[in-house]
Amino acid sequence: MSAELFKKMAQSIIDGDSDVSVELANQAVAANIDPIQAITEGFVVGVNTVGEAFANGDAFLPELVMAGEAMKAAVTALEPEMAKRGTQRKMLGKVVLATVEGDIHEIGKSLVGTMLSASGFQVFDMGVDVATTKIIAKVKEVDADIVAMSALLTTTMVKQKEVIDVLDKEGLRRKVKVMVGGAPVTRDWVQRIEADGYSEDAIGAVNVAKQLMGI
Ligand code: B1M
Repeated sequence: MSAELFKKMAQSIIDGDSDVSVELANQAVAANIDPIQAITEGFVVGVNTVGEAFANGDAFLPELVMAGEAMKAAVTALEPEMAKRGTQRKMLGKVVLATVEGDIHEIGKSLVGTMLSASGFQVFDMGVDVATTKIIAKVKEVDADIVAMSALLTTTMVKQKEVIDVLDKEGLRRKVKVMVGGAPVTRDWVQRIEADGYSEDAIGAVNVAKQLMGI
């Protein structure tokens, strides 16, 4: 039953059909399917298929854009359910979240934000393509505990390091923990830039954030 639904979810992303992806997301909620499972076993399978086809030259930018839109619409439809399932009520810490400068990929970043909020963190989601100076200003403004940065391009990963360097220069590095993620981010990169935490996915990101807060 769910397997069939997950297949349709993947196909809706491959087709770039937002109406269908939202309808399937709503069906999953009605059937009491875990929204994270719907995302990882359904929609993400589709977006990865399109991503691979794009990398191999078998799909073009408009297909990538439409797949992204359909994926975003589905995740947005699932967000209230994800928030509802988060049980923790105590505020665990303040997180400034952004996709780094030059990078407009937002789906994974937003998913991480939703999961952190649902788990009890106060999340200041600055959106995508956020300049280092703006991230630093927000950290100071809200007295953040954690800076969480997403990068989906090998060319923008360097901005994660830039933010760490500026935090260091401004004397904030000891006070503010840094966690990074995004498809091209590896453990080797995390060590090189001396970030405090890394996770491959949104669920793992919550565990990492809790560890960084000593919870
Ligand atoms: Co782009 N794109 N894209 N794209 N795109 C990739 C990333 C790419 C791998 C595709 C490919 O070639 N196979 C490739 C990057 C190659 C590289 O540098 N290594 C690529 C490219 C090249 C580009 C453009 C340059 C294409 C062009 O214009 N010629 C362009 C760049 C624009 C820019 O940013 N300046 C571009 C544009 C786009 C769209 C706008 C069309 C669209 C994004 C739409 C949107 O976000 N609103 C898009 C999409 C959809 C993709 C793919 C297909 C899917 C990304 C996605 O949403 N995945 C992607 C290929 C792929 O990854 N399979 C691709 C689903 C999402 C749930 O996963 O974002 O990985 P992800 O997030 C995960 C984890 O990574 C992790 O948790 C999330 C949930 O599990 N995570 C964190 C993420 N952030 C985290 C932070 C954390 C912890 C965990 O802590 C802080």
